[in-house]
Amino acid sequence: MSHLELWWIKSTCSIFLLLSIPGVIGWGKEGHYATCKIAQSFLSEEALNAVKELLPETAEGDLASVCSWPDEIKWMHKWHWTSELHYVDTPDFRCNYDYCRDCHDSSGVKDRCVTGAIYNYTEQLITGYNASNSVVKYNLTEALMFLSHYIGDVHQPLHVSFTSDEGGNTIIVRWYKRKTNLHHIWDTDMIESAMKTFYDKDIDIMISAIEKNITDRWSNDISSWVNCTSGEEVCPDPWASESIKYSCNYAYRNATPGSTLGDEYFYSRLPIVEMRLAQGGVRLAATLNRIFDPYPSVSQKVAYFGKYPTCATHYLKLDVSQQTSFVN
Ligand SMILES: *[C@@H]1O[C@H](CO)[C@@H](O)[C@H](O)[C@H]1NC(C)=O
Ligand SMILES: *[C@@H]1O[C@H](CO)[C@@H](O)[C@H](O)[C@H]1NC(C)=O
Ligand SMILES: *[C@@H]1O[C@H](CO)[C@@H](O)[C@H](O)[C@H]1NC(C)=O
Ligand SMILES: *[C@@H]1O[C@H](CO)[C@@H](O)[C@H](O)[C@H]1NC(C)=O
Ligand SMILES: CC(=O)N[C@H]1CO[C@H](CO)[C@@H](O)[C@@H]1O
Repeated sequence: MSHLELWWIKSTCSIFLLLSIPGVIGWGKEGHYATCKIAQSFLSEEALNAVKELLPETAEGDLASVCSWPDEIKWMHKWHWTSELHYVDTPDFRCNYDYCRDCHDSSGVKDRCVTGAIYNYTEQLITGYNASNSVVKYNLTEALMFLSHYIGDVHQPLHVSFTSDEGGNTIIVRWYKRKTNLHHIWDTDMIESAMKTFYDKDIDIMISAIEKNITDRWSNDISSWVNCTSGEEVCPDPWASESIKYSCNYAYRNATPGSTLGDEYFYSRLPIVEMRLAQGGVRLAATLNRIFDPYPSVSQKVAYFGKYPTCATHYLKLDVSQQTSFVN
């Protein structure tokens, strides 16, 4: 190996170390890995084939291995605009979410938030997959990785929460003895504590336990988890509304700045974390199954898309009408 290669490996490793410093990231690495692992186990044959075709080669057919990619790139100049697509801020203490009111970035650009991004990348996959190259405007490998990541994020309650505390990022608390912030507790600390306490520090054992509950305990709930009211491929708005409710009823509750959160908080909130990982996984699978299902046809799928929040449809409609080959 040449010096140059060694240098490259070293600097790449240190970049990755830097990138793994906790900050304003979605579910941590483990949470995203879990969501995507669960999703992959519920994919239809059609969807699994499509996903494998779209994944980068380095993923070796494993969606979970690239599920944190949007967190790794968002610091880069080229991708910096995507860093606001991981969450949606709602007005303080209102405990509700409204796409038209809330989905914009910090400079007010509409549709730039986690739910807007879920619509965007779903639409790209529906219209682009199987289309001829001249019609495909976007990189569908990236669309798949973004969609998989953001469906995870919208299920992390504090990714749909108050504006002034930045989703709990500015609420400094202790997690047992260690100083951290509330957002980080929900992204990472609770999952890590659960792994240590119950799952032999092994995320795969935790995932199996969640999957077992999906097939046993929650089996009667699955149909209500995955349905979208009008048969749309994806419905991130009700998912975001659930998250802000969990933020108010569980995440913020008793977590005042300066407090120490320990057993009582952990044992009462962990079931929410586990259920949100399960729902994120099952809904990601359902979404991909619908996107890659050859029936209904692409034009019928695109027609469903027109039913999305009226304020959101302006760019979706524009996008679709430009792709004349899909409008009949
Ligand atoms: C949709 O995704 C494309 C490709 O990443 C991006 O260029 C575009 O700005 C996105 N639109 C919104 C509203 O996020
Ligand atoms: C699509 O995106 C992936 C990930 O960024 C990249 O590795 C690949 O080269 C891109 N493909 C094209 C055709 O640009
Ligand atoms: C699975 O469900 C049981 C209750 O039936 C619960 O005690 C356990 O914590 C759940 N585990 C996970 C990983 O969801
Ligand atoms: C895409 O094309 C393949 C090969 O023709 C076909 O098997 C598959 O069903 C198509 N998928 C969609 C979503 O149309
Ligand atoms: C997201 C969504 O529309 N969920 C609905 C699925 O179906 C159940 C039962 O019919 C409804 O209660 C949910 O609102």
